[in-house]
Amino acid sequence: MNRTCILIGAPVDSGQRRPGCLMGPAAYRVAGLAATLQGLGCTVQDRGDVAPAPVGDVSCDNAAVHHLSETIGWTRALAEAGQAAMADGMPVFMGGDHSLSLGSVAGVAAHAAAVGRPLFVLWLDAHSDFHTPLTTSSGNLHGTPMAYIAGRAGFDAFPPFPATVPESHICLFGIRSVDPAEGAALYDSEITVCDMRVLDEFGVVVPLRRFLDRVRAADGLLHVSLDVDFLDPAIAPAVGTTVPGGTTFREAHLVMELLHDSGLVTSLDLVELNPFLDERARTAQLMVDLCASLMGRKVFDRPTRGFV
Ligand code: HAR
Ligand code: MN
Ligand code: MN
Ligand code: MN
Repeated sequence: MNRTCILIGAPVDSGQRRPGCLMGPAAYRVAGLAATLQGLGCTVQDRGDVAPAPVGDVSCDNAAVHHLSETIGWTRALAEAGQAAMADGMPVFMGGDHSLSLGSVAGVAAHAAAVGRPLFVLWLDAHSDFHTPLTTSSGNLHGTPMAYIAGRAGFDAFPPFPATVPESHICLFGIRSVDPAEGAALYDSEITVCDMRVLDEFGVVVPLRRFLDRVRAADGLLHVSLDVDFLDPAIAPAVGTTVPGGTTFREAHLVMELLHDSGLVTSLDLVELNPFLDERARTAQLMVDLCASLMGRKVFDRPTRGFV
């Protein structure tokens, strides 16, 4: 595939309490992400690791929230790096915990607004990450980016989100862990929720195609946020927040293959990999292989379909 992929290291560890996600970008580099994408015909630029912008002391009304200013610093820096990268190719944010998406999607949204195209977001995750800093009881800000992107109130300490993504442009896919406050807010929203029950019943193909049809009809940009815990913990143990009942190896690859065929994906987050929890790098390798499927790796190419 002839595309320019821009790797952006986001060693963010401030959005949760278990150290290790900061080793994610190094693990993706060691696992050969750049060479894998080059092997598929992509031009790859690795821009190195981003550092958080300096932010003074800030506070919020919820005492449970921790590492607030550090997370705001990451949000600023990653939004800037993301917006710049969108002008040059397809940014691939190598995380880092999921709080990095506060910044990555902000940068992508700023770019979308500047070029006058609607932005859509596909959230591949066990969690809805729909808390605000005021509703989270864990205080872990990796549980909040979806609310920031959708324009929920409660993010006063953060930079204003550049262009709120309409709820009808958001699809949560694979979720199976939603806190009561998130569930109540989601219930009142227009966000498309393809939880694991939906995927069990209909498979991944039909719900995903439906969402992709909407992106295509609107000539939208599509940001994909891939959380390691989207995958079943049996195949992807290197994550701090395992939830049983996740997607299988083939379901996850099929999602990536359909995304590739759609030609719609314009930016990607790889989040929540904690290499310290991995087993012989199998999770890091699986994430790299999923990226390969997204960028066009196939078993073999053929001129016609083998199934009629
Ligand atoms: N909802 C829980 C909380 O807010 C768990 C959030 C976990 N989020 C991630 N990313 N691991 O999806 O604490
Ligand atoms: Mn810390
Ligand atoms: Mn997440
Ligand atoms: Mn998750």
